[in-house]
Amino acid sequence: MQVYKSPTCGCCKAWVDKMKSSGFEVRVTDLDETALQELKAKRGVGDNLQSCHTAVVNGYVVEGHVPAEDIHRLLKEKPAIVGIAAPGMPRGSPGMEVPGGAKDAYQVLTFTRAGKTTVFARH
Ligand SMILES: [Cu+2]
Repeated sequence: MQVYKSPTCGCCKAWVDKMKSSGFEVRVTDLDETALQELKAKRGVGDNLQSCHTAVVNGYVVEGHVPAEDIHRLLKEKPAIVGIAAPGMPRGSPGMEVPGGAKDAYQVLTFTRAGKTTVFARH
């Protein structure tokens, strides 16, 4: 897995650590905000899908704080999509744990080149 992130974002680093402990081999590249936005645009990550970091794994884009279980499922099912995204920064998602354990309900969405989204998982 290749992860692109801002050098200053702590929650991205926390997510990377989760991926490592879930068995992914992770390479991290720090990008400035402009380069990161360009990468998201190039990879088809629309404004409505964006989070802080963007990962690429086996050709799929994984945007934001997506749980490892969803990525394992994605790689197993191999759907014809560009990738999956957990838009924004939901509290309680991997890497976004908060003191006291508060948790937002959030969805992981699939997306296509044409910008079509469907719900992949609910958390
Ligand atoms: Cu982050």
